[in-house]
Amino acid sequence: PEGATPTPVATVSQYACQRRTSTENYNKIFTDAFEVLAESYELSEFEGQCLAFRKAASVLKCLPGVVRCLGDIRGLPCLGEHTKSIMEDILQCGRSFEVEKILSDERYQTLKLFTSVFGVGPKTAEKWYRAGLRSFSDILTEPSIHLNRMQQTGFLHYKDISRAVSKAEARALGNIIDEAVHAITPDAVLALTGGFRRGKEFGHDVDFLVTTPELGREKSLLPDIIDRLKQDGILLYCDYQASTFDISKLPSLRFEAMDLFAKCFLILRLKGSKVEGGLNSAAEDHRGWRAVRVDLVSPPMDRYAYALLGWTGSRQFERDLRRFARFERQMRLDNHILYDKTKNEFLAATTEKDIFDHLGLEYIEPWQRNA
Ligand code: DCP
Ligand code: MG
Repeated sequence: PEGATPTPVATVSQYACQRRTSTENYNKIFTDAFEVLAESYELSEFEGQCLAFRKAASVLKCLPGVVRCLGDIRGLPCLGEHTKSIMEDILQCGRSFEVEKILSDERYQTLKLFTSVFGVGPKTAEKWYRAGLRSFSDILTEPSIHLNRMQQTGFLHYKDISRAVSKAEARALGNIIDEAVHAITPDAVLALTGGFRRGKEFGHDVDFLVTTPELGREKSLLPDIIDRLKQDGILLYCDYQASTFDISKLPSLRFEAMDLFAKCFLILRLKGSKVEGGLNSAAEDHRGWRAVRVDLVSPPMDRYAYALLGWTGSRQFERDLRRFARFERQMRLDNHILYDKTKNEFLAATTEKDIFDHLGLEYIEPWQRNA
């Protein structure tokens, strides 16, 4: 027979929820480049191109080894001409000129800098950029600029908050929250979510879900936790949003960017001494404490599985779960519900596995959701 038989490639799904993606990324050199392009498109509000690069990065993250030539990615979904040309540059020269051009672009650099402040989104960053501001001192010395409380806190704790949170620090915070929650309600349910539930070593914050077995009892939970953290002298910032979730108003199947559960975005003062194994040395300084971002979300118990699945991430995994539900199953999934549009009914779930089952998906463990 002439020619070589093409190596059979196990098919990789276009949906992240049908792939297993650990925290091990063998193709960081490509995915970092794609992330720069995605961010740049995001800042210019080219949503399509932004998502295309995020999808491409996500596909590369599930590969079991390094891509050494374009042949290695033959047959993979979500990799178009543009992504391939970037990869070709990196394979040939070790870098991409298009990415380097973005990285040295003043607008990109400035918007990245400004949005790295807690409380500063792309719109505010753009406004400041257009006003000719280029640095933090430009902002802080410009008399016409009024910073809201969130942004003031963001600048105040900038160094701490922009430094990654370690697993040991996440564990220490987990203990603090656990103690506060159980002092208030002994039978409360507390779960770590976000990147640390997926097994990541570092994160930008620590995310928790907290609720009570008894429906309705969770309503006073977050305010009580907040009071306690305040009394303990470790609450540096708190933005509490009461629940606007109303099950009797379902089905309201319009798109929600965020969920409607009670939640609070906190900055806590974490002391760095009593942690098992000690904190990493970079996290310790002369003060003996650091500021850390913590998110608490409090769904009613009957919404627990949907909220846990929604807050565990990754963002790409969540996007693709919803996309899969919609386009492959005619269902609607969000942090509150799973709704079958063909049968016109809500599908009940008490565990994440129930939701995967309803969707006809193989169960993917949290640490395999790093898409
Ligand atoms: N989430 C989401 N869409 C958003 C915000 C959050 O789907 N707009 C979900 C998925 C995230 C999870 O909530 O994984 C937690 O949000 P984080 O921003 O804290 O993301 P991670 O915890 O995954 O990453 P990091 O390590 O940066 O905290
Ligand atoms: Mg997080």
